[in-house]
Amino acid sequence: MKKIENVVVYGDIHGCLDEFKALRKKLQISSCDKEIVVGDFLNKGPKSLETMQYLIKNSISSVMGNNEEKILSLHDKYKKDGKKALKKMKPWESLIVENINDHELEFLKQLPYFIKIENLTVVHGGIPLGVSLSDELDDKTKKQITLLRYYNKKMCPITWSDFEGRYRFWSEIYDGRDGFVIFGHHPFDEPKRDEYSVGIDTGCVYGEKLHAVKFKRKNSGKFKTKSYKIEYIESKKNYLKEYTT
Ligand SMILES: [Mn+2]
Repeated sequence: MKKIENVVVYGDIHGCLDEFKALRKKLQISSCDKEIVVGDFLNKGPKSLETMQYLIKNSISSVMGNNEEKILSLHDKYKKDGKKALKKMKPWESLIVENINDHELEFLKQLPYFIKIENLTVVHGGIPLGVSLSDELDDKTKKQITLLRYYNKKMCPITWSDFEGRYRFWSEIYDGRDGFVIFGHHPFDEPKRDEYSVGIDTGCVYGEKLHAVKFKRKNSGKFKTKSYKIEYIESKKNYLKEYTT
């Protein structure tokens, strides 16, 4: 295997496999590139299982996203309650749950909550205040890592339901203790660039864009984080709209 010269990280794919393939082509991916996905590569969009198969086939890594976790928990319900459980799911969820095979389930179960390479760290949502990443994360911290967006005035992470109370986005006060972080989960119009992080979910499944960032390795072995390449593909359409209209 060739030495890793670049790390390429992709935003939330949500089954938008055509856009993902086009983005890899645009980046002229080679065997010197280590490719990582920020999680949420499935659900909501058109080609969830095909995207997962494609990641496995091309040895592309991913961290765990809240949508991978959701599919695992829905699959548990399906195993327990059978067809009855399917009726309570969104149409795009039941399609995955009914058709996923054991090999794919194993792939989902083994996804890590973070991937660190030298001075780069990939997570799905963010790194909460007071948390430093280690291999022994409790379940509550794992959940926070996949779901983190904003803090309220008391600097507690907020959920979607109390979104009105949002005060600061987590990455604006992140101090770099776990290196330079690349994350997804919260869709921005353009990549959100802060001193020690970049957020690259730009809502491909909602008809917006799929982004990637590419980091070059320095002679020291670490990756350049002051300057990095940003590339994107326009989404073909708002895929979720197909289900709601
Ligand atoms: Mn997410």
